[in-house]
Amino acid sequence: MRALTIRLPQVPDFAPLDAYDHDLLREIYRRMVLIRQFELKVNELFLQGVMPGTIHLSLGQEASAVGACLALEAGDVITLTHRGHGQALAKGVSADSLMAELFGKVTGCCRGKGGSLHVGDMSVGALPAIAIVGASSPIAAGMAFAFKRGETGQVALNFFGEGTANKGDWHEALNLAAIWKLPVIFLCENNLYGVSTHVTEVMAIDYVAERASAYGMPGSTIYGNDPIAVHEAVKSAADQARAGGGPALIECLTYRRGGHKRDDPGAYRPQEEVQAWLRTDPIPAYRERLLADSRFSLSAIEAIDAAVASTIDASVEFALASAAPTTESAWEHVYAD
Ligand SMILES: Cc1ncc(C[n+]2csc(CCOP(=O)(O)OP(=O)(O)O)c2C)c(N)n1
Repeated sequence: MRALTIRLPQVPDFAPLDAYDHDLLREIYRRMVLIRQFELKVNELFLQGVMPGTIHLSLGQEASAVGACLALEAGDVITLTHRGHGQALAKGVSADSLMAELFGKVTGCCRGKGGSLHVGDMSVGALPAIAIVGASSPIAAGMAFAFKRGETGQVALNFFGEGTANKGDWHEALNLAAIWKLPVIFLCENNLYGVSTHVTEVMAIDYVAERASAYGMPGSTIYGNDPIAVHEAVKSAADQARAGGGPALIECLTYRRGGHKRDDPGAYRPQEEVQAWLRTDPIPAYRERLLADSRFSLSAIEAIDAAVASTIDASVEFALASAAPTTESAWEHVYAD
């Protein structure tokens, strides 16, 4: 058995922001803060015993979800993971419908029948999550196959964790996507742990992206706490996929700030590793970069924080005031149309 090797963050020099559009930079910040505040509120509601179910938070992983989704076109589709609140919000699922879903209400994005593990909304291109690890990769490849056959010009993006990359269905999906040159991006959020298992204990190579060459597709490993780096990588992979160049594998190195799920304090993680990664929180780092850009003032950034806080408060009120699904509705939407 391989031993755990501590892996500390390697923070690169950040690119200056002046080449980027003001509205894009602003939206990247707003969506990262939206995810952060949404999940902090969800955690608080759980601790108060107000919210049912279980949750897997993505606190600390906001940059990869937002950088990736904002690099896609509105008509492109993502598949979400069991840790999918951030991916959903990043693709445009509303905070109201996501919060209502977590409360099991009929106004939720899956009519209250999915809960935290199965969030999504196809009207914004977010396929409701499948909690079976690995199952969404062949589905993303299948959607990309349909896009290619229909010549729709759309791209599918498959979010998954590094633990998932050791499953057979994941490998099959990459192989099919490569031989058929499907317009799909496999985006790994490598947060170092599959539940309590460190990546270095279960992979004999250093990085997931090294596997790309075995399938004949480009692979890259990037610092996933920089939303701009993620945006660049996904934009270029999407352009290539749309032009018929086939799939790509992008590995975003990141870290979850908490445990695997809400009842996990994450005590298996070495403190040296935890503390080093906690210091690389993507949101304060990006906020500092915005403040160094003359187009952004402190008051403008604080106004975004305040507007997001109101959105989150309103989403809780909306969810609490919404009705539960009726018993009869259990028979609805069992089969796809
Ligand atoms: C087929 C399958 N096996 C096991 C599980 C239980 N499980 C849920 S999440 C998880 C770890 C997944 O790790 P990773 O892919 O790295 O994603 P992360 O949780 O780190 O975001 C496991 C084993 C599952 N949901 N599905």
